[in-house]
Amino acid sequence: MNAAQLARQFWADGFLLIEDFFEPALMDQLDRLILDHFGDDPAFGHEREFLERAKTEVIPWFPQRQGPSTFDTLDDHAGLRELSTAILGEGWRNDYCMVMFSKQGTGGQAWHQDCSPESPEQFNLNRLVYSSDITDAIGGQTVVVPGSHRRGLLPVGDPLGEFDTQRVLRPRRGTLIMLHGHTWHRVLPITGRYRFSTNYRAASPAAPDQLTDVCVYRNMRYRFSTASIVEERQTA
Ligand SMILES: O=C(O)CCC(=O)C(=O)O
Ligand SMILES: [Fe+2]
Repeated sequence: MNAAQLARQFWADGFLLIEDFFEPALMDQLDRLILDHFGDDPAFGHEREFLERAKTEVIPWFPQRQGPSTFDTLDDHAGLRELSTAILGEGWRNDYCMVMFSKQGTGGQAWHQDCSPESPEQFNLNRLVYSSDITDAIGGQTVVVPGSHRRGLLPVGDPLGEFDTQRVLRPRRGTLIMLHGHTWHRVLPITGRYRFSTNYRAASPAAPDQLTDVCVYRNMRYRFSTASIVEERQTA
């Protein structure tokens, strides 16, 4: 791995996709733990208002809150740490690990920025681990707008509309996606079976705590800790 070159690519595009980054056996272990946790038909955890307004149908799980497990091995993954340091510089920190599960027939995630883009130095880094293939038959592909981490605020508009320059990513088992929190991104509807990703969120040295508490959508800003809309966004 040439971490310096990959970091340059990350900073040019606002994201990075690397296939076969993680060992298959480790991915199979993670996959099993996640499926055992969610079972066949998990209930939504978010408020109804969020699910409807954010057009985002995910069930989050923070596995490390339940004690030591295989999830911890990824925190110490040498390649992941090296690449994180190349991108963020010394002094970055682990934020939290979150699995996001979406059931069959649900809408995925609308366009968003994980945190407000007003300050370019203050951002989260999503380190997304895919423990099974995301194919066109399943849906749930991750979509990004390359370079949008430098374009400021996600424009007001259709939460599910298309951008001319959007790129559809199809991660497979063992793929790592590094995604800047200001990059405009979404997840397509899940047409086949469930889909999920495991996100080892990290924060830039300048990022304050709780940075990702407020998420930017095309129609609102939403604060998760209070489950409330903190700004309605609409075209004049
Ligand atoms: O699951 C994905 O592919 C993207 C998830 C996402 O938007 C995030 O973790 O912030
Ligand atoms: Fe996101």
